[in-house]
Amino acid sequence: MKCGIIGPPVSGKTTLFNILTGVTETGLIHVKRELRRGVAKLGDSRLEAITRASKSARVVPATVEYIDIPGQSGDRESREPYPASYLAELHNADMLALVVREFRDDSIPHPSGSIDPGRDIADAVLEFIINDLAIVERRLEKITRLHNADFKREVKILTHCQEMLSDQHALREYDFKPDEEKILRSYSFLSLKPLLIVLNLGEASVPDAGRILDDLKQETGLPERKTGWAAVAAGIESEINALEESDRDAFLNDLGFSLPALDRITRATFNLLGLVTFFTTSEKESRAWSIPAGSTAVQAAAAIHNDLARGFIRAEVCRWDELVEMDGSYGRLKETGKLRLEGRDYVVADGDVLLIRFNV
Ligand SMILES: Nc1nc2c(ncn2[C@@H]2O[C@H](COP(=O)(O)OP(=O)(O)OP(=O)(O)O)[C@@H](O)[C@H]2O)c(=O)[nH]1
Ligand SMILES: [Mg+2]
Repeated sequence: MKCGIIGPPVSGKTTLFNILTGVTETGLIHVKRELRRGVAKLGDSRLEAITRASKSARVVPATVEYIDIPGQSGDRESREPYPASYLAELHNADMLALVVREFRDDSIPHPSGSIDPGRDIADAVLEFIINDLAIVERRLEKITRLHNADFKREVKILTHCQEMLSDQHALREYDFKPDEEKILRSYSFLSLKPLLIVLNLGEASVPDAGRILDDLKQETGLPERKTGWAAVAAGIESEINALEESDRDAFLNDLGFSLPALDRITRATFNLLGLVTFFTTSEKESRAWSIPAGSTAVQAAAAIHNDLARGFIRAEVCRWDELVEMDGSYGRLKETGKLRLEGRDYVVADGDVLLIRFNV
């Protein structure tokens, strides 16, 4: 899973990236102006319990890859906050996290001259629409000229996209059919990607985070489809992150958040993308996997390795807490009737532990 972090200059993108990917040496960070990639390891207390029960030698958490693209603050004269070279970096992202700024700090002026997260969101959303429209029109021009029957379907669907985009509607607003999605996927349209809006709050605003987000939803009028919302206070949260782990909770609670930023962003991401987690476990390794809700056992197998899907025989399934209760013993799970044998069409539930039997 890849997530592109975007937003206007000095909105706190890199600060958030550092929190999510666990970089804590704050002094170094802002000097670097190149694109950065990093991996967030998703904490999961269920995985920890499974690992202990199975006495696994290794634990592998689920991960999200984040791409942090520097804002264009060095290039403000061009008045082009999202140049094509910047947007091109986002094309292979599965989702976008748009970081907009609510915090006020006169020593860090906003390039647009004022703090206005609603405006920043509208600007970015429009920018993606314009970018997609240009792609659609270039492609339409090309394939319409070819008079080739194979392109009929594509012309039809791209014409539909062109109409939506021309009316300033993001493509994510429309419920495309799976086969249409498949055609559209190759274009990697930005306005089709799930969008998580991350509001970067000043410290004093955290207790009001819920209300401020609600107001912003109202103001921007963004449709709910494929759109999620989260609040952080990146500046202070990155300082909290640099503390000893045992001290962090108290500071976070004082600030007004009950969970660390990584957990909040992860939850918002799973909700937005409709993901669930399943586990695999052995003495060698316990591991968490994230897959789309509604995935079947054979699709879960494919997430692990194609061979497992190809030679799929059955899945042996239990709940994570049942496995922990039995101290990781499959023998006892079987004896107590807690181990289920499921076929390829079994719909995997969040928290399932899967053992895939296969033969290739
Ligand atoms: N007061 C305050 N300052 C913040 C907060 N988040 C980030 N900053 C500061 O704002 C400045 C810009 O933060 P970055 O994280 O580098 O912002 P960015 O969006 O990555 O900036 P560019 O990559 O240049 O576009 C830094 O000096 C941060 O320390 C915040 O929540 N509150
Ligand atoms: Mg940055």
